[in-house]
Amino acid sequence: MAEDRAFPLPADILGNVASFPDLKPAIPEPAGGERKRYRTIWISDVHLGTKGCNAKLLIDFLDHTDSDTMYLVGDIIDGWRLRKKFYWPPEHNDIVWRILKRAKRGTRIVYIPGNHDEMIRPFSGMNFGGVEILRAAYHDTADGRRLLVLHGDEFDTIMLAHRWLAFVGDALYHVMMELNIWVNRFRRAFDLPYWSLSKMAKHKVKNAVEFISRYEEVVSRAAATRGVDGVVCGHIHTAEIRTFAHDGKSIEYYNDGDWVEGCNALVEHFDGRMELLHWPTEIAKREAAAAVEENSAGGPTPAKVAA
Ligand SMILES: [Mn+2]
Repeated sequence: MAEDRAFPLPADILGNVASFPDLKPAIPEPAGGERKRYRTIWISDVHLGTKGCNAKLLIDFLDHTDSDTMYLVGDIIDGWRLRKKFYWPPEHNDIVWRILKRAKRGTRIVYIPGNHDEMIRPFSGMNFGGVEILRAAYHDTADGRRLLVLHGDEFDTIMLAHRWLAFVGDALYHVMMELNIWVNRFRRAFDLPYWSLSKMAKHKVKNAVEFISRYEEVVSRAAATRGVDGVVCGHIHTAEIRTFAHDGKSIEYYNDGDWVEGCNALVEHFDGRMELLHWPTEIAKREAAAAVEENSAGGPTPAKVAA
């Protein structure tokens, strides 16, 4: 049954734009919550429509931040997976709702579809409820640098031989470690010697590290030939800020990570300074600060008096 279900884009999901803001989110926005403001936010590889998407963490991120411009750098919706098995919990609608709400509040939203949401690419140049769809974009930072923004699957043909290795480093590695325990439990039951899956996995991980490094090299070199100062991409689910030198020119490579494993966002502060956020760490910081505030509410703490 689920197999037969037609892919719901754009009629159903983008159709929500028409009924917005009558829709109500399943998880309401916190009332009067303070938002950290940035000049620009980049997120990618959200993979809405899959169980892997950390929707609740992303909702928390969207509820605690704001920006003049927000780039959705591809693989926001996982059309490949949705086509196979329809999976769309209320939190995934909440993310669409929050992004549309941002656009309505005045944030410029630029959506650059990736390979998993390539079905949106034909809509490049169009605007849905304040969301501009573009194939790639140039972003000018506050400190006068020009960055090329693209998803990054454009380099898959070059990387073809190593493509699948990108994901071995995280997800598959953990699956293999888990599997290793079960395999050896089984082998022990049949008096077979211990067999190490981890030895093979470690070899693959080394290849994954090489793959990532090569990918960053290839993407930054492509940016250099376009005469920009840097590049922002996603695609390989590996957040990074790295400086490359190509033909004597310095090129900044920014990868905004993903919301499956890393839960990262790339942000530009109002002075042009760039920062990678790891949202679980940001939540921990926020909760620690709230705990301190709660403690000091009863009276001044020695630390506060000293300050
Ligand atoms: Mn991708």
